[in-house]
Amino acid sequence: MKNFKILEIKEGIFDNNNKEADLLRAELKQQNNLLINLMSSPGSGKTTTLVSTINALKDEMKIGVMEADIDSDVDAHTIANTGTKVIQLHTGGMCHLDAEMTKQGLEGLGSEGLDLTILENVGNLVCPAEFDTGAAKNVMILSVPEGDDKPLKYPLMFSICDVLLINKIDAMGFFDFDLEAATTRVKKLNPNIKVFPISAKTGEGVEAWTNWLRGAVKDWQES
Ligand SMILES: Nc1nc2c(ncn2[C@@H]2O[C@H](COP(=O)(O)OP(=O)(O)O)[C@@H](O)[C@H]2O)c(=O)[nH]1
Ligand SMILES: [Mg+2]
Repeated sequence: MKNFKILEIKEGIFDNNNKEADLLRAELKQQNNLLINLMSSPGSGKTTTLVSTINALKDEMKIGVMEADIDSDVDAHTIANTGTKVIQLHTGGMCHLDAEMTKQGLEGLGSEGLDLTILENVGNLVCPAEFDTGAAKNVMILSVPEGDDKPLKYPLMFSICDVLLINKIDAMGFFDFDLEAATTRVKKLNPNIKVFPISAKTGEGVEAWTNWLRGAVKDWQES
């Protein structure tokens, strides 16, 4: 039996998504709920990173997850197995979420009382970068097998993120990924971005990332 809902979300009818996103952010601030928009290409490790993040933080804060996908509910099953509140959102073919779709997701999830909500956005390095979801922070994952040249190819995505997780560092020996070159390229586009090399699979580096996230929740709730 499924212990999560599946919700078909509809694209916003508003012509000013940025305004809707600002309104949603203000509402979430009132509720002390930090919303993270997690983006990456398919397969770079969003769901695996979510599981290790949840396991590190679930005993100290209330966490909710929104899994967005064009179709399927495999990711929501994985998250539900951690015991975390989760909803699967279907985007009706859309390759991104706007603020209105995110709001529908939060209502479907029942986000009252949560300290941290993470949206796993649709796997794609292009469209999600163009739409403000209303999240307080944008986080992206670049995985080692994708190559260190991706900041050159998808500059907008790297420019709008507060955090870059470089995942699958356990596989570094099999690829010619240059961590220093990737970091230099990203910092040139976005000098303030925080970069955390991690392996969601072995747990290496995950503590530095979850420490950052714990601090972000505290800042959001206390400022
Ligand atoms: N070697 C290795 N594999 C990983 C790591 N993180 C995720 N994977 C694998 O990469 C594949 C895609 O991961 P998933 O979390 O589903 O990616 P998503 O599509 O971005 O949500 C799965 O086979 C994971 O087991 C990692 O840190 N190291
Ligand atoms: Mg996933």
